[in-house]
Amino acid sequence: MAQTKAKDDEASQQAAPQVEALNLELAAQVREELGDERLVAMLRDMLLLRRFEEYAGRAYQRRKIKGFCHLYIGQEAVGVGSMAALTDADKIVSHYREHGHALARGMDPNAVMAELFGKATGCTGGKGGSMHLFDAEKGFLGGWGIVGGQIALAGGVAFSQKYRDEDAACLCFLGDGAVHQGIVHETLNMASLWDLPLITIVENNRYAMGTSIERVAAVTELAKKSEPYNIVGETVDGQDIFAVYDAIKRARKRAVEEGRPTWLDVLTYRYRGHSMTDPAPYRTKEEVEEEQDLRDPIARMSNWMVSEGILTEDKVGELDDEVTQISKDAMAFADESDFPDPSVLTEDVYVEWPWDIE
Ligand SMILES: Cc1ncc(C[n+]2csc(CCOP(=O)(O)OP(=O)(O)O)c2C)c(N)n1
Repeated sequence: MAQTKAKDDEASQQAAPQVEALNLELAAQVREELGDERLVAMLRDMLLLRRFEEYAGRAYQRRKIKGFCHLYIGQEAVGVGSMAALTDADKIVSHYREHGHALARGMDPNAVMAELFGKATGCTGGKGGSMHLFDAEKGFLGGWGIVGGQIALAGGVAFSQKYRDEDAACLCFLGDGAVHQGIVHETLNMASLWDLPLITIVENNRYAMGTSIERVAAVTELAKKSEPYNIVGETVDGQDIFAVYDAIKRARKRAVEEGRPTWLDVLTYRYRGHSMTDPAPYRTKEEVEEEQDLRDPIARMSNWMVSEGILTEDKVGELDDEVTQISKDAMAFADESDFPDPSVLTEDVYVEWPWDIE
């Protein structure tokens, strides 16, 4: 009997998926540098991003959020790891999957959720919605809906940072689907020629809508794309928060001290479909489960932290409860807020209204 139980235990142990370890050397190095309190805050932020979006997803299903809604779930280590390596002076230009970047940069969850609901209390007064979160004070210069177009803006921001001799860099997020857009290559060329402090992160989640990277890229090692422009390119494990932090920190140093751009191919995975209306028939359930079971960025970080004695399982549960409450409060705040008055429709536009057509 005892032998059978031992065998059963062995079998169940074998069946239980083993979450992959982080790069331990790097984790120890970042711990030494940032201290345990910062690491706990980073884990908390990843939990916040996930819970917030789970609530946003439910709100979308209840038709509280309309239009487009692209969730970041699964990619949290990229947003939180990169923001941790920036200073307040740096600027961020993002793509349309940017809820996570906005929260990781410290934007108010209430203002973000209210924006998703299209309410006047949202960060752009309810006129931008999910794809256009913005907070000038936080240096968060917005999400962008045209695939790849944001890199030209980011290049312009980096140009102004150089022109004004600022001690700052501009971080631009792109999806893998943007990599073959002409504007990306034009901007990389100019950023290199003009020595701009531009850091580009390709959030390579392997799919552009339903099209896999293998079907669109003749060269799938995207880090190589920077070679013709004489820009440093690196491949980064995007499910390891410390690997992301370290790569951005080095890129920032390169940007500010040498004025040189960096291009990062950050390997990550989105658990949900492209948008809320995409059931993702183009990939298998097994593929998604494997990513969730083996490489979930939150599980990888919290497992390591618990094994190092930085926090206990109970403390992880408390952090989770705290951010769940913040997300619920944000939902209530958004729900109770008013829609913008139609009279504000013509405010914040770059033309006089009614414009002179003569
Ligand atoms: C210039 C342009 N072409 C097409 C679209 C339609 N579109 C929206 S998202 C998307 C796929 C983008 O995929 P990727 O950049 O890999 O980001 P992901 O959704 O995987 O995060 C496309 C083709 C667009 N918004 N802009």
